[in-house]
Parts: sequence; C-alpha cells; structure tokens
Amino acid sequence: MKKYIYFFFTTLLFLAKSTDSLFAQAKFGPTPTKQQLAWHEKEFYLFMHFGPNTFTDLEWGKGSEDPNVFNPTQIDCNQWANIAKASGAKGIIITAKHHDGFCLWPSKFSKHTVRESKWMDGKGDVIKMLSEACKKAGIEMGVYISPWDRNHPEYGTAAYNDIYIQTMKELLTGYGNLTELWWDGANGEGPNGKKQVYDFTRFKDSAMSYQPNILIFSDIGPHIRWVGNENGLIHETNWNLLDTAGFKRGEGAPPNDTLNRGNFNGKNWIGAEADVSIRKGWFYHAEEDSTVKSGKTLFNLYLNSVGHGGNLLLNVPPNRKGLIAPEDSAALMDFKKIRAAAFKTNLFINAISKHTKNEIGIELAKPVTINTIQLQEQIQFGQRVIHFEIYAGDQAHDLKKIAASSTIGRKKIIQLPTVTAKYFKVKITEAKAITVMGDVDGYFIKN
Ligand code: FUL
Repeated sequence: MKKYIYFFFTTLLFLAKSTDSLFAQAKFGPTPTKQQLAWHEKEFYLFMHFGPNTFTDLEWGKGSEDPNVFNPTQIDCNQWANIAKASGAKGIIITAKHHDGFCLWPSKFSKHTVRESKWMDGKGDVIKMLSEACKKAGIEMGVYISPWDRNHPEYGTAAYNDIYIQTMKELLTGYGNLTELWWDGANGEGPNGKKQVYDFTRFKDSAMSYQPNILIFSDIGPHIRWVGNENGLIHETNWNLLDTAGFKRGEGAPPNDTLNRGNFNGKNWIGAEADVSIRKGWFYHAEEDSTVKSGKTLFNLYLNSVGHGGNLLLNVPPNRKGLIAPEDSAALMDFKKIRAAAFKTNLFINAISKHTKNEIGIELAKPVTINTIQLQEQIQFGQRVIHFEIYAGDQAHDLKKIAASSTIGRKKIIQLPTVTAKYFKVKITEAKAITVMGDVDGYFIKN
C-alpha cells in the first residue's frame, strides 16, 4: 500500500512538474515570428545616409538640387561592407531614397536619380554596388525608402501611392534578398505644395508580396518599432508589445514614451530598434568630424539598447569620396574591441545553477568579482517577466539584494556596483506566466 501511495504521489509530482514545464513551453500572449526572432539575434547593424545631402551639407534636401551634385569620387561599397563586418554589424540599411526624392538607383519612376547625374556618366547604381558588396562580405542589406518626396511631381496625389509601390517593387525585386524596409515618419509637402495621404496598408501588402520575409520598420511597425528618440536609447522597462490600432505613422504615432517602453499588454509583437548617428547629423558633413562618438560612448548606447532587449541601428554615413571616414571606422573598431573585452569571460560559466519556478540560484566554487549580470528570456514563448531582483552573498542562506529591475525580454544587461560573492540569485518577483529563462551570465567590465 505504502508503495502505491508513494507511486501515486511521485506520479502526481511528476505530472505537476511536467504540466508546469508544458505550460511554460506553451506560447503566452503575442510571440515573435520566425523572422522577428532572427532579427532579435542580430543586435547591431549599420545605417548609411548617402545622397545629394552629402555634397550640399543639408540634412533635408529640397528636392530641387541639380543631380550633378551627387558625384562620389572614390566610391567603394566593399569598404563599407568590410568595415561593417569587421565591427560586428550584421548588415547595412541604406537610404535608397531620402526626403529629397533622389534615387541611388536608376529608377524608371523618377527623373531625379543617379542616371541624371554625371557620376559614372549616369551609368552608376549604388544599390547594386552595395548589394554585391554585402553579399561578398556575408552581411545583410536593408533599404530606407522615404515616403515623403520633395521632388516627385505626383507627390500629394493618389498617383504617387502607385509610384511609391512601383519604386519599392524595383528595389525589392531587383537586388536580391533585403531583410529590412525602413519607413521614417516625416511627412511634409511636395514640390507642388501638397501633402500625401499614404496608403500604408497597400504599401505593406505590396512589400510583403515582393519579399515575404522582409521586416518593416516604422513608428508602429508592423514588425519593428521606433523607440521614440534618435539618441539610441531604449527604456529599462521594454515590452516587445505594442498597440497600434487607431495610431498612424508620423504625427498620429503613439507618444514617444510609449514607443520607448512598449505596451505592457500590447496586442502585437513589435520589437524596438534604436536608431542613432555616430556623428551629429545623419549625413556626412566634414565640419562634424569632431563629433564622432567614441567607442566607449557607442558601448554605452549598446548597453542601453541591446542591453534593454532591443536592437541598435548605428548610422555611419559615407563621405563625399564615397568612403567611410577614418574617424568613424576607428570608433567602430574601438567599439568592437570594447564589446569583445566586456563579454569575453562569463564568470558564471562553471557555476552550479539551480532553477526553481521563480528563482535561479548560482553557486560558484570560489567567490567571483562582477559588476554586470546578463539575463535572457526565451522570447519565442512570449515575454513574461515583469519584475526581478538580484541577490549576492557568501552563504547560500544569507544573501543581500544588490539590484532590482523590470522586464528582461531577449537580453537584459544590468550594471551593478562591483560585488564579490560565491552565491548569486535571480528572483522573479512578478511575472505574467511561468518564466522561461535563458542563460544567466556574470561579467566584470573594466571602465
Ligand atoms: C528621420 C528623417 O527625417 C531624418 O532625416 C533621418 O533620415 C532619420 C533617420 O529619420 O525621420
């Protein structure tokens, strides 16, 4: 009898445990698509603003510029792609068309393109050069196609929506695999003084029909969201969830603070991409050479974007020669070095770790000194952790709280005052459902 009771209880226990883990492994709330999951893993990639503004020193070209101003003398897209690759960036997103309407490829739907310039006798195509270079370097490519167009004569009429779709079609069908399509929110008047009413639903459906795996960025996605600032900063509390119903891109977007944190109970999985320029402006201006951010500043941006569960899109604009300037590439290499050194040695690697429903205990053979902890949730099952606390001490039964924060998501990097301890504990104090955590790593990052 005793035996049977024991069996009964152990079976119950087993069932309870496996229901727990079954429950944990079931998806909870909105979850990322396969393409979004792959996007979360990229962490960091480059943005490149390049066009007539590079040569006129404007940030927003008027659209009336002479196409001949565009004349890079030593353009080398292999240099861009190789520097991106060497810096650890997973790809390049290029301004195929900025607000001035100038197309970096010979579009059939515009008279304001590389074809009308004297660059390469009008036979050049920056998009083709870059797509070949990215392919060669083994990195991804994406395109910024500004909906606002200060040049196109049809801008502000229904016909422009068709033209925009044809323009996207040329890019999305003519240059191989493109992983991201970038829609900025600026929406001003056209050369005819009219404002456009965009048919974004049709834009999205068309883009997806040309490249079913492409991810579209805008203030409100549909796949990747803006973070409400252009400083590369994501809030410490960051939900990959967003409510988009009733909102528009640009002026009708959710408040910046909402974009920065996401919505706690948002209906859609829309991860945050922090865009920021390595220098003052988005386009290259020689007078801003002294504003290039240091590797250390870039690393801080990484901690505040990727370390808050989003991705970092860092703008590194080519100069008038058509090259990445030495200042920028030096800063990128420094950034790479700092990242590599910071995360070289996971000091928890040989720890015994014990997981219970709400806690992960870390026991080390001997005390370690750390100032950073990195946590991960397995977001394919949804984002669940609301609040957590971190404890440390020399005895398992006597731990002190050393940090507390909210949300984890794909990655959470927590910086702490330096602490030496043999035992650490991550306690999930509030969650939407049973949590499915990834690795817990400990690092000592030198200043
Ligand atoms: C904004 C644009 O107006 C800026 O020129 C720049 O391209 C930035 C990334 O997006 O909406």
